[in-house]
Amino acid sequence: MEPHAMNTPDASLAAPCIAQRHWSVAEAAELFDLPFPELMFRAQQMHREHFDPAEVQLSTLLSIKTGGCPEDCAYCPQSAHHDAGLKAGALLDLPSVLDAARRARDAGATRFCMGAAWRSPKPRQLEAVARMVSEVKALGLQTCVTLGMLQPGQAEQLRDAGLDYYNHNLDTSPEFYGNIITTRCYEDRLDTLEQVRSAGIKVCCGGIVGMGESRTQRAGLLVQLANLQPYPESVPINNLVRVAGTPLAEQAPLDPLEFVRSIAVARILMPRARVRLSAGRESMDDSLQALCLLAGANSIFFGDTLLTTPNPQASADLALLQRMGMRAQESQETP
Ligand code: SAM
Ligand code: DTB
Ligand code: SF4
Repeated sequence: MEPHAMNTPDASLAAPCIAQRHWSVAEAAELFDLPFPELMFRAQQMHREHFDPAEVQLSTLLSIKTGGCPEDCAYCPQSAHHDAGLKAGALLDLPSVLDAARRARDAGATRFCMGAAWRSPKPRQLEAVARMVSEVKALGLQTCVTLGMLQPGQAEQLRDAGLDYYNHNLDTSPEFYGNIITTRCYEDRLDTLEQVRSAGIKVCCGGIVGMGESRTQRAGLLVQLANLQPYPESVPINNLVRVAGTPLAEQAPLDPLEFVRSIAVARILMPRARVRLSAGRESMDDSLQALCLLAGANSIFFGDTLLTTPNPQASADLALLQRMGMRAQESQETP
C-alpha cells in the first residue's frame, strides 16, 4: 500500500475541492500493524513533507465553566453522573479569563482554548463566551472554544466574534461509542462539526485512546477523522486520564507504544493537521513524549492544568523541547 499516494502537497485544506484520500478502517489498521520502525519512518516522512519537524505549537486550556455537566461521558470528571469530587462552578468572569489568557501568551502559547462543561450553550451563555473570544483574540492569541453541541446560528455568532477554532471531539470509533456515552449520539457530534465547518471556523477534532477500545476501533476513530471533508486542521489525541470516581478510573493503561502508534497513524492519515499530543502527558516520561513528537505530534497543551486535571509544568515542557533541539512555534500563523 502507498499510504500517501493522493496526499500530494497540493491537496491543501484551503482547497477542499481537490480530492482528499478516503481511508478504510482496514487500511488504517494495516498501518497500526506495521513494524514500529516502519510506521515511525512513514510518519516522519509525512511530517517533514508538510511541517518543520523541530517546531511545536503550544495551546493553553482554561476551564471557563467547570463540572455539573448533564452528559454521561464515562471518562469525564465533569459529568454530573459521576462523583469525581469536583465542585461545579459558574461561568468565569471576563477579567479572570483575560488574566489567564495574558499569562498563557506571555508564557509562550499561541492559542488559548476555553472549555465549558455544557451539553450545549444557551443563548445568554453564548453571548458571554463570544465576548471572551473577541477580547482574547485582541490580545494576539488564536482562539478556540469547546462548549458542546451547537444550535443553528451559534457557530456563525462565534465566527463573528472572531473565533478561530471550535473543538468538538468524536472521542472514539462509532462501534465503541455506545460503551462510553449514551446521552448524545455520534450523529449529533458530526452535525455540530458540520455547523462549525459551514460557518468557516477551523475544526479541532480528535479523540481519546486507552478507554478499552480495540486496535481496530482506534483505527476506526482515526479514519472517521481523516474522512471528514476536509479533515480537521487540529487533531487532539488524548490518552485517557483515569480519574477516580469516573467509570473508567480502573481502566488498564494502554501500552505506551500503542499510544505512539496512534499518533503516527494520525500523522499519516492527516498529513497537514496539527496533531496534538493532548491529555495524558502527566503520566508519560520525557522519553515517551519525545517518541510522540518523533511520530508526528506537533502541538501540545501547555500549562500546568488541562481543564480539571494536572498537566506537566510549562518549564518542564520548554526544557524538553530545548533538550531535543526543538522550539515552540512563534508566529500566530495557522494551522
Ligand atoms: N463539554 C464539551 C464537550 O464534551 O464537547 C467540552 C469539554 S470536554 C471536557 C472536551 C474533551 O475533553 C472531550 O471530548 C474529551 O475528548 C476530553 N476529555 C475529557 N475528559 C478526559 C479524560 N479523563 N481523559 C482524556 N480526555 C478527556
Ligand atoms: C481535548 O481534546 N482535550 C482537552 C481539550 N480538548 C478541551 C481536554 C482534556 C481534558 C482532560 C481531563 C480534564 O482535565 O478534565
Ligand atoms: Fe460534559 Fe464534555 Fe465532560 Fe462529556 S466530556 S461530561 S459533555 S464536559
